[in-house]
Amino acid sequence: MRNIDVCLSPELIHQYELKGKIVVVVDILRATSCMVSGLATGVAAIKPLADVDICKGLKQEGYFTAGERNGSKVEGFDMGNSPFEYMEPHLKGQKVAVTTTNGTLAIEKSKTADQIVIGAFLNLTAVAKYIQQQDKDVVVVCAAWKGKVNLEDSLFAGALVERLAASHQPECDVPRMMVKLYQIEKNDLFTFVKESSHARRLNKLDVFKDIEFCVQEDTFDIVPVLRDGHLV
Ligand code: 3SL
Repeated sequence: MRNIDVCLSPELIHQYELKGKIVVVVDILRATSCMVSGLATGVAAIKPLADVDICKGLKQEGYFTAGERNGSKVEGFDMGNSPFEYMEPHLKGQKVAVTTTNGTLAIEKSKTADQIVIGAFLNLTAVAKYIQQQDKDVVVVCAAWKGKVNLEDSLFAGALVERLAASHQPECDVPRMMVKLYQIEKNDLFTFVKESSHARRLNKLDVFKDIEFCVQEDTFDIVPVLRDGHLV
């Protein structure tokens, strides 16, 4: 049996040993849902970056630039942070450089891990199967919101703990807590998540359909892995 642990916010990441482990980074609303959607529908590679200016500079190297700050598209970027933008046909075979408020920061902070993979409800079962093939301990790193724990990423952590019950035991109490939460709410994630603080924040930006899309389970059968700075 291997272990699974859950880091509910990048602010807590110093409490976790990531070396030798697989980290699953999750930002349901919306960064990792976007990454999964884009790569599943033909984007060739995604470069996650914490810094807006570095991301902007990659336009000159042929990347499409994507991302948000506080939910809104960054001025001068090609696209914002909606999964529907990532699934546009013109992105097939293209590279995207992305920076977001929390999601790409969580990736940056997880870099001591052996491997970083990208999780979302959209690829939940694919991630679980991938992990079962690796025989390694796992830490789910929730992107949260500016350091504050959020509902949707925590729920995903619970979902993954449940999917891995046969191969990975909870290391501390957080995975146990989150799996209970997921089990209570899993039959109608949308109703629960639409009341979350970030869903309310996003509603002001009129992206309700993004939320509906991002809470669907197993729409895609891919597992983005970070290799040489790119998710592929
Ligand atoms: O913080 C992030 O990484 C984003 O996913 C936030 S938003 O959903 O695009 O507002």
